[in-house]
Amino acid sequence: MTDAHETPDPHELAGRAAAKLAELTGVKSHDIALVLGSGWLPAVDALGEATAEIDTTDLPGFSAAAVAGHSGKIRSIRSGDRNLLVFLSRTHFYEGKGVRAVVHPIRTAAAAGCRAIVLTNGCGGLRDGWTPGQPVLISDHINLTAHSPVEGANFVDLTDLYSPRLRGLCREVDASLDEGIYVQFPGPHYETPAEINMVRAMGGDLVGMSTTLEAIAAREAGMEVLGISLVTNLAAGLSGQPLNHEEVLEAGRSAASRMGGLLGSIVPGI
Ligand code: 8IG
Repeated sequence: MTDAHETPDPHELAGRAAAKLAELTGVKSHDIALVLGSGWLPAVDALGEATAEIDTTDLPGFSAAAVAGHSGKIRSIRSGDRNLLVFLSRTHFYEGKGVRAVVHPIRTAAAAGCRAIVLTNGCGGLRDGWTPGQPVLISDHINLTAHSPVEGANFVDLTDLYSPRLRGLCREVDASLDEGIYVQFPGPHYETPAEINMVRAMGGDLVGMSTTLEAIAAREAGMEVLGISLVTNLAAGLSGQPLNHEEVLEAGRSAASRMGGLLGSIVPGI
């Protein structure tokens, strides 16, 4: 930066965050990033021992976490011969901090050396037969935020955004995994039943408030992307019950060992 009063370039800011991350964790370069969504925290212990844990706010460009069940921490985990960079929380679009803040962890991970990223989330499920606690691979997405993390005339290709290779790897580990199309709403309110009917009509299977902007930023940065949703509730109007955040946390607890096992098994192949 030449002028201290200028808004920092987001890629330059991510570079500074990555340098600080290397300093604080003592790990020069990371290989694979993981972003944990609602309900995924209990699964992370299966990945291996943390070699370092830092507060996101110790790094340039990060702000404090805002959601119960999310913690504003970053863990460095040694898993086999890989260094994993695990974000235990994310910044959501609905926090109103802007898209740059939403994708700053992704750009930091890329600047820290990560060539692949696993984006997880908790979401509502639309398909008959899906039940809370079920992981589903994201095959594609529909971004209803009307925003992009890409700045300037950079026409990033999103064909096969969610890596067929990594999805295949997951299905080798667990052949029963379904795939679905993830639809990101801005939130923070859940959908109306009428909006869920719209999602069905447009071909969506999963509804949530995260992931698509991060996946686009990851692709822009040249990373291979794997997206896994944990269906924590049936989408609005499908269960006859109102939606609440406690069922999200409970779905995570009940599915933790399956998801932890899945994450642990795929890391060597990524
Ligand atoms: I967890 O049903 C979770 N997050 N938009 N809709 C949306 N986001 C969610 C939902 C849901 N469940």
